[in-house]
Amino acid sequence: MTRIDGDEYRVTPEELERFRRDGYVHLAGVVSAAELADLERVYEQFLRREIPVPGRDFCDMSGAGRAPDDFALVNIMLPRRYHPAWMDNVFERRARSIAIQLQGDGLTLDYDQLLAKRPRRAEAVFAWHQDMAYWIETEDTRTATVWLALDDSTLENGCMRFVPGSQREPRLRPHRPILGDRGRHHALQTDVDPGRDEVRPVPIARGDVTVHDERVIHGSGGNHSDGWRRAYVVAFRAATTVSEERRRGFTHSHEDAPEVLGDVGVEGQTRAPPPSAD
Ligand SMILES: O=C(O)CCC(=O)C(=O)O
Repeated sequence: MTRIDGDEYRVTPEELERFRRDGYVHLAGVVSAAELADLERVYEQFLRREIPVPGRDFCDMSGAGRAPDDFALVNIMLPRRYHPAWMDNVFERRARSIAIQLQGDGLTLDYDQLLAKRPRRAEAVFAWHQDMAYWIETEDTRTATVWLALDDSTLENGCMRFVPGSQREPRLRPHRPILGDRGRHHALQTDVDPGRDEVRPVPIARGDVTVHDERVIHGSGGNHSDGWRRAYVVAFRAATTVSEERRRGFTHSHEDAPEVLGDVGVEGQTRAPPPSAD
């Protein structure tokens, strides 16, 4: 089957079923080698800081890095805000078609993000979390977060790992800031019990994506390889939710005012899911 037709990527019924069952799905061959080369040029400009990204929108999500040149897990928030020429690029367009097939109509791009693990950095760990724990409450929580591998993403370099089915738990698990204080560091973590929770690492090839929803528990391990592990993420959410977020001053920038975050990510936060549409 030809998967790609211009801006469209065709998701099979089996893949849709897996997304619903597991909270995530792996889709192969979403962006071609030639298309990746164009994206990669800009990506590298971001990593070399030739495209300026202010304040905490250039940070280390592992909490381990001391200075930008030393960041273990480089996180660049909202690259399309800082490089508007990237808006509507081929990855965004194809990711949009995937998001609509997985989560239905009425979605719009909410935010984008680059996540690059420096070579040989065991501490480049993205802590276990549910994305909803980072976000303000809104009525329609539907989300498709499309995570594109710019390098083969492997067990060795810290590929994504998921707790399949955890999106169906009745409440979010409690989250806490990784460095104890949200003012000090943005990242949150929750607990995964390897004895009780199934942990499924998902190695994928360059040009493939994983797509996950807003409630599945996920994270990633350190980079033990000699190369970078680079990912480009775009998240699509309900247009009504995105309007509500912006109205309340929530833009997914780490520079958003602390009061906008309200009770997001505080210890013991265990919001229930919205009522099922079924
Ligand atoms: O890139 C990673 O390791 C984690 C990404 C992630 O948590 C996300 O895209 O929601």
